[in-house]
Amino acid sequence: MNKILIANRGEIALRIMRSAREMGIKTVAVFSEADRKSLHVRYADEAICIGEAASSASYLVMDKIIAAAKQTGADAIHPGYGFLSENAAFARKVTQSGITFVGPSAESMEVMGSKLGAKAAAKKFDVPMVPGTDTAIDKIEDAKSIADQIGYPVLIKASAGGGGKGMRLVEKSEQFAQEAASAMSEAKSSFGDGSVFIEKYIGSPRHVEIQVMGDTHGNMVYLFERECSVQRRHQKVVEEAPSVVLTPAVRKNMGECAVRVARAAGYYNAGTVEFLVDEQLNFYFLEMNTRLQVEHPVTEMITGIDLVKEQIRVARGERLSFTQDDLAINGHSIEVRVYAEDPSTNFLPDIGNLKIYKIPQGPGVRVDDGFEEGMDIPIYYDPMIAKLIVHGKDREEAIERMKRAIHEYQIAGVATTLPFCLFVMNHEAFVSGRFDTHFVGTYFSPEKLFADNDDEARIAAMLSAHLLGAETTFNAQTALKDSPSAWKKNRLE
Ligand code: MV4
Repeated sequence: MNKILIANRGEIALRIMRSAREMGIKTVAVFSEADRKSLHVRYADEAICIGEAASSASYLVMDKIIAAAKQTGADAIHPGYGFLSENAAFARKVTQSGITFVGPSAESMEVMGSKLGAKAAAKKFDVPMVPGTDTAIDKIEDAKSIADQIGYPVLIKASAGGGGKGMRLVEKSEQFAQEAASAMSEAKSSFGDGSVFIEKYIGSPRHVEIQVMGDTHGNMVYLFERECSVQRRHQKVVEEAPSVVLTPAVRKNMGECAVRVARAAGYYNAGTVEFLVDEQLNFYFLEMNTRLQVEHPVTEMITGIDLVKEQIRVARGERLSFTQDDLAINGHSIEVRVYAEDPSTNFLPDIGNLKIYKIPQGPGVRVDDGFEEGMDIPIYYDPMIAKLIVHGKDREEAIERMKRAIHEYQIAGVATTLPFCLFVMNHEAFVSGRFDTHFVGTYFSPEKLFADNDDEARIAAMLSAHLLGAETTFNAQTALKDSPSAWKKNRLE
């Protein structure tokens, strides 16, 4: 492998290029008109424009990407996450064009792309599953009698869904038939596949996922878990490794289950097996993600493994560079996602110009981003500015380090989710580890961001607005948007 094309943009494109560069592999960026000045374009050895700003005209157009690879002589394509990363047709086209796809086989993606297909594959290998139907519901009356046996509440899920899309909670037997019918028609219209299945509803679950990695020689290992329970509308906000709740025995058991799920799909390369964990530490297989995930850095921090390098080695046909016994958890890592969204307006995107952008530094801090001061955040894509990742000797140090890093992070010009991330780091439920997927809904409201430091926020907002030559009228949004952090106020004093 001499030259790799990264079929993505932003922080993940840069992340992949960094590993390629360390391995002596040349890189090719592709970019849309909106990304002409992006860092990933400048970082790459070569860059090719593949179309208009809209993803549907650029980052999602398979033929343009493959043509760019041919034009530049790239012999491999890494898809990153999002866009075409879990598209089996793309993986197949790449391979059929004689180019190495850095990821699993198209067949594995197809199996795991269907939730029912994934469950069917996993079931044969002794992987615990939430009680429910393991085939698509076609007769509502039959499904209702199964739901009645399981006991309510139950969840109706779309097989082609994911990330919470197409889920229905049914509280009572009387509501089942109607909800099932509407879930099926919604699944049909949203995903083009009307199959749905039912599961017992787990009321207070944690979302724990296992990173797996396999090669094409039959080796498969797990790189422990990531706890991702702090989510907002199925969007992860905080991820950490390891999970505070897992015991070594449960960790090993889950890890080995994840490896069996992956083997069931003939899997190779990096993948993630998602589980729900209940209050008694029972765990249940949910689905498998067949890509490198946004939150992969926390796994890298605790294992010392460069997952992208390993993906490239596996794609070159090499054996994994480590065995299960080589792997151990070192310390604790937390990641927060920094979005250009305003926590005081229910997280409306607040795209615009990064008037001030200074990243935190110092021991145990890693920032994966794709922006520089003065850049505009384009409206066309996901509004994530950066991932802020810390590593500490234990969870307590990691939390203190994250608070310190958030304090150092200076962003002005757009509102960000940093104040919200700080709220999480300071929250008793997060600090104690007693939280589940309901954390945000249960504890967060925008007023919480101002509860303790209203005066400080007001002063900081007015001073920074003054610095930026903006209007000095105070409102909550200005406070979040134009006050990078309290340090600036202190400096002025
Ligand atoms: C569940 C569940 C409770 N019980 N399944 C949401 C996304 C999809 N991957 C699965 N999801 C859930 N499935 C049963 N049987 C609760 C959720 C869920 C959830 C899961 C992980 C992280 C955040 C969540 C937020 C709401 C619901």
